[in-house]
Amino acid sequence: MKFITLAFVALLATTDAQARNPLALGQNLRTADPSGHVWPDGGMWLYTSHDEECQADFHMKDWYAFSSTDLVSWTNHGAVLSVKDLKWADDYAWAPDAAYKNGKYYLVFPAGTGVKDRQDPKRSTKWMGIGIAESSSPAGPFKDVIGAPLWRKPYANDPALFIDDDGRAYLYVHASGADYHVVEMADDMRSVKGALQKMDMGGYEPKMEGPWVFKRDGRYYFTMPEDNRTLSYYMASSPTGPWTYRGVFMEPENGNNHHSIVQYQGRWVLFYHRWLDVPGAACSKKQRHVAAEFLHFNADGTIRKIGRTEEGVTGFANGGNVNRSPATE
Ligand code: FUB
Repeated sequence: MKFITLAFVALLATTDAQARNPLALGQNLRTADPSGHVWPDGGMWLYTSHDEECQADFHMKDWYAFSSTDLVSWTNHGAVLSVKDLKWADDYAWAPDAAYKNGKYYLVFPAGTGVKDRQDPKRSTKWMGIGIAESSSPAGPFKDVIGAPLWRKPYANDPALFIDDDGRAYLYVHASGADYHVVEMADDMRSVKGALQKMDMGGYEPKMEGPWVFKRDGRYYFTMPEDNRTLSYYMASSPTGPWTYRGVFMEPENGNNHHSIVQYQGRWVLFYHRWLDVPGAACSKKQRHVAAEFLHFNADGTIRKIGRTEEGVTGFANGGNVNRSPATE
């Protein structure tokens, strides 16, 4: 146990090319809910939520951006949007996503107000909605030009934006009574086209949050933390389904998980977060840290199950791939 503790201190103290999992995003910085994107500058960009030290009930205030070209050394661009910048929310800066369209960068984010009453849920005043902010730079700052959430009802969080090859943008969310729904964004990305539409999930709809959608070799993938922590997925031939459940690709560890999947320079990468002890921190609880692994696909497009590694994507720059198996690509 003592050895593990010392090893973890060493990992957090490492900030250069020796960095492993969790990613070296900044000392004493708690990050979660990573959304990975490759932008026209050729860099790998990560948008994350930002945990307050020892926070309770996920009271979170801002979103961060990071960039890298080797997945090991990361530039911290700081907070790119804060709930202080919003007219309609003052809390719950939860899992964001980002997109590039019309020559602009978009940060789609959940935020809210009120408090959750755990003793008497009927007295809860907590509400969350989805906003979208714009910037001419991937490093922000992002501006909430609409000045309002995309809708008031249903209560929603964990947005994921997928832009298909034809330029159409689809928004997926975790929402009250509207999980496994999708809505298309207007071309200017400032409103949604109509109501959320229920997707056909092939009859399997477990409790979930944090959806993510990507396309590979003409196939669409809808991935999610099932039960908030087990990463599993569906496949389809369209971004709106019908979807076929294909199983689990990462087992749960010790808390919620939130992920994104992106191809960078020919390699598929899973970004996710882990709940880890932070020796020496004022907080004795496990806290969240963003990590990454290589992801592999079988010839039929199914995703191979992976574990959490210490090496993560450290070998990216020299072509190393600690998770590679002969049967995968
Ligand atoms: O970070 C706050 C919430 O925890 C996210 O929105 C969920 O996906 C979970 O990771």
